[in-house]
Amino acid sequence: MNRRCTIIAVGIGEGARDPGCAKGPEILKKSGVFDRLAARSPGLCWQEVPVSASAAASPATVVARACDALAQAVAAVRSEGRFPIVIGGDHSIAMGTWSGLSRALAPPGRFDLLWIDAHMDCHDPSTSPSGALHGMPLACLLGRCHPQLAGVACPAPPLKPGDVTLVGVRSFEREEDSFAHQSGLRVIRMEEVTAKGLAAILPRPTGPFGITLDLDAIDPGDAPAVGSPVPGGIAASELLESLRPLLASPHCLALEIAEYSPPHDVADKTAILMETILAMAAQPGEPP
Ligand SMILES: [Mn+2]
Repeated sequence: MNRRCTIIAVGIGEGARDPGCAKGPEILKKSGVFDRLAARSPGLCWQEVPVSASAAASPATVVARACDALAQAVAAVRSEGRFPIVIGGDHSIAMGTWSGLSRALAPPGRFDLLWIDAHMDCHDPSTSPSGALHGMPLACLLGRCHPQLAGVACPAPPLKPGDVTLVGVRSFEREEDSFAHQSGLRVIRMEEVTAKGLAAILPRPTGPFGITLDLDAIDPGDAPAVGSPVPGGIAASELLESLRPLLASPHCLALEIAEYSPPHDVADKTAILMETILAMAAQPGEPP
C-alpha cells in the first residue's frame, strides 16, 4: 500500500543542550534517504518548517515560532488528506506536531498518542534542572505550559492524560514522576518492557492515534545518534517489530521522529533505522 505522506522537516536544536539535532533533517536528505523513499513511494513530499534562530532570540522564542509554524503545517497536510511524518530536530517539536493534529481533527479532536521515550518530557520551567525545552513538551501539551509556549498549545490543551501512553521510560526527575502519577498518565517503564516484551505491552489503539518516537528510547547501542543517551533501552529489532503493525493501521494519523543528532551516529546505524521506520510509514504493509 502506498500512503500519501508528507515529510515535514524541522531542523531545530534550540530545545536541547546538544545542538546536533538541528542538522538532522539536512543530513538525512543529503544522504539520499528521501530520494530512496520517494523512488518507492511516488508522491512522497518533503517540506521544511523554517527555524529562525538568532543570537537575539531566546530558545523559548525560537521553539515557540517553529512550533507555531509546524502546527499549521501539520494541520494543512492533514486537511489535504495526507499523512504527516514530522522529523526533528529536538523533541520540543512535539508541541507543534500534536497541537497541529488536534486542530486538524473535527471537534472534539481526540486521539491517542504513544510517546516512546527514555524520558518523561514532563518538566516545566520550575522543575527542570537544565531548563531545556525538549524536557517539557508533554507537560505543555497537557496544559502545564512554559509561559512563552502557551500560545502554541492553547487555548485548550490538545491532549488529556488518559490519551497518552509513555513507553520505555528510564530517566526522569521526581517532580515529573509526581506529575505523571497525579495526572493519571499511563507510564510503561523500561523494566516492564524488558520483563514482558514490547509487543505484549504496547497498546493497540482501536481509534485514531499518533506515534512520537524519541530516538533515545532505543538502546544507544542500536541508535547512538542522540543527544541524551540512556543505557538499557529498547532493542531496535523489537521496536521495529512492534511499530510495523501500528504504522500499517488505518487509525494511525501521524508519526514524529525526534532527537536524531547526526554527529553522534556510528556507521550510519541510526540513519538506517530512521529510513526503515520512514519506509514503514510511507509503504505500510510492504516487506522491508
Ligand atoms: Mn523526548
